[in-house]
Formats: sequence, structure tokens, C-alpha cells
Amino acid sequence: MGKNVVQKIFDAHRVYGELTPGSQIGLKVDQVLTQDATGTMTWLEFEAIGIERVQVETAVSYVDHNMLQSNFMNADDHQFLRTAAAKFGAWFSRPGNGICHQVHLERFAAPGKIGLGTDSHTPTGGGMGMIAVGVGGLEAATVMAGAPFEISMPKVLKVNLTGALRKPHITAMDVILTLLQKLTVKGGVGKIIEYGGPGVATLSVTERATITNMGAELGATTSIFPSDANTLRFLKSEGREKDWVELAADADAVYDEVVDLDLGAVESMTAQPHSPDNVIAIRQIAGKRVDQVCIGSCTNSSYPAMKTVALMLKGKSLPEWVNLMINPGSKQVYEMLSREGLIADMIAAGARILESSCGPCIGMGAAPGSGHVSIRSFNRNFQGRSGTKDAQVYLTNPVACVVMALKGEIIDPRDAGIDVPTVAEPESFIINDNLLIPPKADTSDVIIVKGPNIKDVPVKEPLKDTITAEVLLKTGDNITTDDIMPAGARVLPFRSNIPAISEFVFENIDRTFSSRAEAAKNKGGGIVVGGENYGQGSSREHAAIAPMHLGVQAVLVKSFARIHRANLVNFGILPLLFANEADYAKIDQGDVLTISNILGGVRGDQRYTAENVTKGVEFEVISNLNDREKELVLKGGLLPYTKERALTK
Ligand code: MIC
Ligand code: SF4
Repeated sequence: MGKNVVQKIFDAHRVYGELTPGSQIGLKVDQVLTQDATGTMTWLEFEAIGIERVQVETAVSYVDHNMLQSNFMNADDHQFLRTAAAKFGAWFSRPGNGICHQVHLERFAAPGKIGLGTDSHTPTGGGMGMIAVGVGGLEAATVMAGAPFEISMPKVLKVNLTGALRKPHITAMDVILTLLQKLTVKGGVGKIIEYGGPGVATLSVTERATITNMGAELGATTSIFPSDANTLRFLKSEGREKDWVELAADADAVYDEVVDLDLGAVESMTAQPHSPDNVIAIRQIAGKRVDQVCIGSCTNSSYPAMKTVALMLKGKSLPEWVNLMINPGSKQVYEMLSREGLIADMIAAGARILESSCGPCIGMGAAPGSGHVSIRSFNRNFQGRSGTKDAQVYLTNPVACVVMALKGEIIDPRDAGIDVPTVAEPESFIINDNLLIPPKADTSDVIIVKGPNIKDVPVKEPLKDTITAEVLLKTGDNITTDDIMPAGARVLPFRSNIPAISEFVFENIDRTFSSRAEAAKNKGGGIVVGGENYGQGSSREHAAIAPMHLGVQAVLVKSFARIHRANLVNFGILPLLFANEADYAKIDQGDVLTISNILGGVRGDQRYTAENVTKGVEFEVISNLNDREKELVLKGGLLPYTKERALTK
């Protein structure tokens, strides 16, 4: 039987296990990327594991999120990351070099490889034909220490592309928005999305990367394109043709599911507030006033996208009420735009040019005004993520962004009467890696420097047999990790300090959460109850570590998002599911639940009786831990588990 691209790469990296959906597999990992906001914990965890040097072919530590230096904290973190990379044999991408996913695509991603990243948009690398998966920091640290990447084999969903986009007005962003409208933020859970069909050849690597980047919003484990002549072309232009291998699905390859998409039928789309799957054709909501426009992020930061933006802005001016912010995704893109005078065209039109970093995408500055409409070429529009809770954030392609900035209203780019140039990928990029520090051979005299805001990683005690705990919060469906552990300029600097960041847990939903959790800690701790797709969004393990620090023992929901569930397990919090979803109604916030015989249940049939002591009712809850995860939760998480294994080797 023929193989699809995913099966081919998994086969070549398989350490153990079968490729049948649901079975446990271990994979050899070639590359690991970390970024600063998740990376400080990751490198502290790597240090705690006690291995001297990273064991993967390529590890890269990026600085791109925590770039606003309003006091010593972020700068101290950058110094820690630089010295840790030097000590442990990783590359270090200095602040200013760009957003991890864009830089990784340019300088490291390679077809046929497997890469992990401590960021949910790591699948950007799928545009290059590699398996690139977002994971929590501890997962990445153990893999860098030499462990295989262990997951349940996802299903493979083929998106069969036919036709061609009606470029330049309609772009790759509209493809992924269309898929989000079709499949929703839960549609990709437990799946890898493999793109195939004749439409693939019509998309460049950077267009493909936009699509795989935002596959994260579908909840997919990752997304991948084949590696073909376009892949070779991109690698050549980056001076890396030696990294090319061809990768295509066999003609008789089998998929678990197939979805057809005619690129020629894709419309100009936008995701409305406050979810990336709240997608609608722009024409249906045209006319609304626009206050702010932000262009960039890891989703739409390529050179062709940015050059298109510049050429559209050339010789024009913004309406007096519109603020336009642009952050080119990498130094490479920024430098090329500058040398060609294109930044000047942006500035002349009135755009505010930001540094190459995540910036407004993660609320690091450029927060919109009260109730303002902000149009962004980014990938997430969760409520409050921009830094302004009542802002109305829409996601759309960069061409639509420019048109809306110039018109000051929501308008389909085809209806605006503004010329849109067609910009091709360049023959060659400017290659200037002077902000990319290579690993050192001799690290004996390197000293890791930690500022006063950098605290140790907390470790949980082993699992208890009985949990009697208060329901600290009952949430609805699709709770994001931004809801659990907010980001933004105020909170992000505490990413290396768990006691301090814990005060912000669930802040946007309930300001009293952390104080109530602290109070419940001595009485057995807390439980969080949720609906479907709990923990969607980012890979930040702080959404598990901080609740753990606050004494949360278990999270009981209808279903979990993949990375967050893994992070809970990695930090010893029991991820529980309702055996019968209707029992969700039997719990109110403030109730006390007792779950007993947990240790036997984890080792046995994973069914537990939960008693709502407050209401005097019982119901069944379950866990679906695989053998490795059982060990992890019993031991109190991946860190104690890994340390013990390293010591007993
Ligand atoms: C995001 O886009 O939400 C982030 C910020 O990049 C996160 C990582 C983080 O929280 O540091 C992600 O996507 O994983
Ligand atoms: Fe940065 Fe935004 Fe991309 Fe996350 S989604 S890596 S915050 S640009």
C-alpha cells in the first residue's frame, strides 16, 4: 500500500510504535526551536534535567516575544537565553533577528525533517515539507536531552487542493480562513493535515507556510505540504539547496479523511471577533469603520507579502483616524525592504514601523483604543489578547489590511479600486546571519547568567489517591490558554517567575481566581471544570504550571486541546473527562468534589467515581492516559520522571 507524506517522514524517524491512528509512537527529532516567552522555562528545565549538551542535530533559541524592555526583566531573560544557548550547544537568534517561525523557515527548516517548537505556530515549517509540531517547554527539554518525541499517532486528513487562487487580491490567508470556517477550531484535533492535489504547485513555500502556520487554529497536531520544485526554488534563494529532498505522497496513498478545496472558489475572508473560526466573506460585513491595522506576525511576514504592502502604500496617505503598524517578520525581510526603499514608502504613507518581533500579536504594545476595530494579518483574535478587552479584532490577509487602512473601513480588496501588484519570490535573499550565533564547541568556560526575576521550576508532589477539592471555576467551551494564563506586556515579563505570574491566572475571566486558589490550597486544592476544546491556542506551559503552583489538582472537561492536555500531564495535573457530558450540569462553581481510588484507577480502567459533596450527587469521570502518561501523572510530572530515569540509567 502506498504511503502519504506524513507516513514517509514518521517511518524514517520511528523509534518505536505503529503508525496506526491512536497508537503510541516515539519519533527521533532533528530540530528544536524555542522562543523567549516559553524558552526561559524550557532552558531552566533542560538545566534541571542535568544533561550537558543538546542531543538533537539543531536547537535554536529565539528571542522575539518579550521585546519591550520596560525594566530589567526581559533584558535579563535575553541574557539568560544567550548564555544558556552558549552553554548547552544551541544556536541563539538575537533580539532583532525576527520572529522564530519566519526565521526558522528562512534559515533552518528542511523537507523530511521532524522539528518541535515551544510555540503553537511551529507548524509554519510544514510549508517546507517538514513535520513541525508545537509542544510545551518540558516536552522540548526532554527531547533536547535525548528522549524521543512520544505521541499518539494522529489521523491524517488530506486537503485536496484544485484550481488556483485569484491572486493578488485573494491570498493563502483566505485559504486557511476558509478551512477554519469549514472545520472550526476543533476540526483538526487529533489530526495532521496533509495538503495534496494539483493546487499545491500553484503555491509558493511562503504561501504554504501561511496555511500551515494557521493550521494551529484548527487544533491540528501539525500541517504539511509536499516538497517539490517550489520548495527547491525557495531553498536555493536562501542558499540552502543542499537541504532539499523531494517528498510526495504515493499515488495510492491512503488517508483517514479527505476534504476537497477549489482554490479558484476561495473568496476574500475575515475572522470576526473573537475567534479565528468566526469567519465570514468580507463583502458581507463591508462598511464598518476601522481604527487600527496591524500587518506582520508569523502568519504573513514574508518578503513578497511585505513588498506587496509597500507597493500598495506607495504615494498614498492614511485617513486621519487610522493607525497602521507594520512589523516585518525577520531581519532578512526588513533589510531587503529597506535596501529597496520599500520601508520608505511605508513610512511616507504614514505607517508606524515596528521591530521584527511578535509585537501587537501578543499584546506587546500597539493595543487598540477602547472598543476600536483592529484589522490584523495575524492568526489569533481571542478577546483581550490585543491588550484591550473590548477591542474588535478581525483577521484577514495583508492586501485586505492595506485596503482597509487606506479606506478606513472594512472593504473587500476587489471593491476598493486600489491597484494590487503581483510580487514573486526573489531569486535570492540577502543572507546576513550576523544576529544568529552558532553553537560553541567548547562550552567549559561559559557561565549561565540569571537575573533576579528568574526563579526555579516548581515540581509537583506525586499524585494523591483521593482528591477532595473545590471547583474554583466552571468555564464554557473553547477556553484558550490566553484565558487561563494571559500574555501581553504586563504579564509576559514574569514568564521566568512562576510565583509572580500565578497571580494572573484566569485574570480576564475572574480576578479573584488566584486568591481563591491560594485559600483552597490548604484545604485540598482546587479543580477547574470546563467544556469542549479546553486549553486551545498557545503552547505556553505556564497555563499548567501556574495553576499547579496554585494547588489545582485536576481539570475536568468535556474535551481538551492537545498541547494543553500534554502540559497538564507534564506537570502532574490529572486531565479528567466527563464519562457522560450531561454531568457537566451537575457541578457549580464553589462545589466541593471528591474523587477517590485515583491511583488504582490510573493503573486500571481509568474510571473514577466523583462525588459532588455539596450537592450530594455522584457521577463518573474518566482519564485516557497512555502508559507513559500514567507514569508521569503518578510521579508528579515529566520533570521528576525524567530526572529519576536519568539517575537510574
Ligand atoms: C501565541 O501566539 O499565543 C504565542 C505567544 O506565540 C504562544 C507562545 C507563548 O505563549 O509564549 C504560542 O503560540 O504557543
Ligand atoms: Fe509571535 Fe503572534 Fe506568531 Fe505567536 S502567533 S509566534 S505571538 S507572531
